[in-house]
Amino acid sequence: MRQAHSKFQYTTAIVCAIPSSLPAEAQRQNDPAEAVDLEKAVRQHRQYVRALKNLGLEVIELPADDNHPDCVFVEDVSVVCDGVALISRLGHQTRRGESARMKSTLEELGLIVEEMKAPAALDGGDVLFTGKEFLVGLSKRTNQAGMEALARTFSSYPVTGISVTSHLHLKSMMTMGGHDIIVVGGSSEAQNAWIEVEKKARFQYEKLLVPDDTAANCLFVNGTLIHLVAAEIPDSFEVFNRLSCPKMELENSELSKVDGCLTCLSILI
Ligand code: CIR
Repeated sequence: MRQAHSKFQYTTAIVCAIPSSLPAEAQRQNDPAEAVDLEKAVRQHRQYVRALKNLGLEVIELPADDNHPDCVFVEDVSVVCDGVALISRLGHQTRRGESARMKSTLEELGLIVEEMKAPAALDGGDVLFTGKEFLVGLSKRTNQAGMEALARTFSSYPVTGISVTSHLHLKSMMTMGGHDIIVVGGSSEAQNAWIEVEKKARFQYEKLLVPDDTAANCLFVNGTLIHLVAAEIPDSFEVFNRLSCPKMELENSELSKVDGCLTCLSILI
């Protein structure tokens, strides 16, 4: 594997194809939710993979695993930083079987692989790496022991817990939008989480406010900001339009119905 040399510069991505069991069986916050159009979801996922390839990444595509309806959301399964991968113990019982295959995939890539043990629980969607420190959502999926396990594995970085009350994950409300820039959603929950970040984080960041919380989940990859298309974030699109950095837009209407956002579809290395 080629090595990337700076934060947010990646050479490799791991993704997983969408299983046919997803529309009926994936976990979702709002039940019943709008039906997922599987074919459309697959098309949108292909575009996602193409975007990463266009940014110069080698994309490792794992086959869909029908026994694990949420397997496409690979971000939750492992946190990778500086050549070390922590296999998380996923917060939802039905997803724990996703870890074994990811462990061998990461080992084959030559990463140092560590594994989180009970009672720790953590979803990668709660882990916001700013390049300087980790902010970890304490949520329905991620507990204090999970955050402490992450802090032990990545001991050279500060690790700070942020309360996540109604959203699935911390990154359902905020993600990196550039070096030292955090894109934050406009809901009161997202704003409260941001206030906590401002109080507790060891470093300072610029806030880029977007009205829609779904817009706050972006991917900052190799200098390009990937965000959702205007149709999915009508009130926030203009905010991205005003940025001068290279940008790409992607559709994610289908997987968002089962709480999947852009970051959760890849592990970036
Ligand atoms: C779940 O509830 O676990 C999946 N349906 C969605 C996971 C989304 N993951 C993420 O945003 N990191």
